[in-house]
Amino acid sequence: MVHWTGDEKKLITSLWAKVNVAEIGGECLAYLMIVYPWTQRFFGHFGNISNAECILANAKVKEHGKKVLTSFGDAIKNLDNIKETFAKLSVLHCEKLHVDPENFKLLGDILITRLAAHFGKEFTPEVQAAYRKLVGAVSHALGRQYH
Ligand code: HEG
Repeated sequence: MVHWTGDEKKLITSLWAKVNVAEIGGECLAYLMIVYPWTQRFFGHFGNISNAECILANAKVKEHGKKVLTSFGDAIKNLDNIKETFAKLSVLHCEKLHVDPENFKLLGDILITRLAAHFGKEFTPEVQAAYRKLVGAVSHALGRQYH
């Protein structure tokens, strides 16, 4: 189990309270698909994703990005219980969606870059360290049910 200091918990939750989940969620998924184009293969049924502009404007991408980041927020509500929180989603991503777990790490990296862009100086190295630890834990939890 990941251990969190009181400071880390405070840094994570106080930044998250200011995150616009719809906006940053949509951006994260769109950026993932643009920066790592092979991830587009999972979203072929989302309509027009033929170039960066279309991906950024795509309503389904925005909607799903919001869903993913809302779900990511469940990790923040359950920092001491991340594995169990994502147990079912791990099975879904493995058995039904066949998403390679490497992609969870890529999405985590993208989230860090978007938080840095939105929060600037407020995204201090200490906050970034806590968030890197968090995206690592979420990625590990989502990859746990793979076999
Ligand atoms: Mg996944 C569905 C969460 C990364 C591809 N993802 C979902 C759903 C949630 C979720 C909550 C809806 C589940 C349901 O309908 O019951 N995803 C989630 C998290 C993270 C993540 C928390 C990482 C932080 N997902 C992820 C990545 C990919 C991916 C990296 C692929 C590159 N997810 C994926 C696909 C679906 C979901 C293809 C089904 C989309 C659909 O057709 O509606």
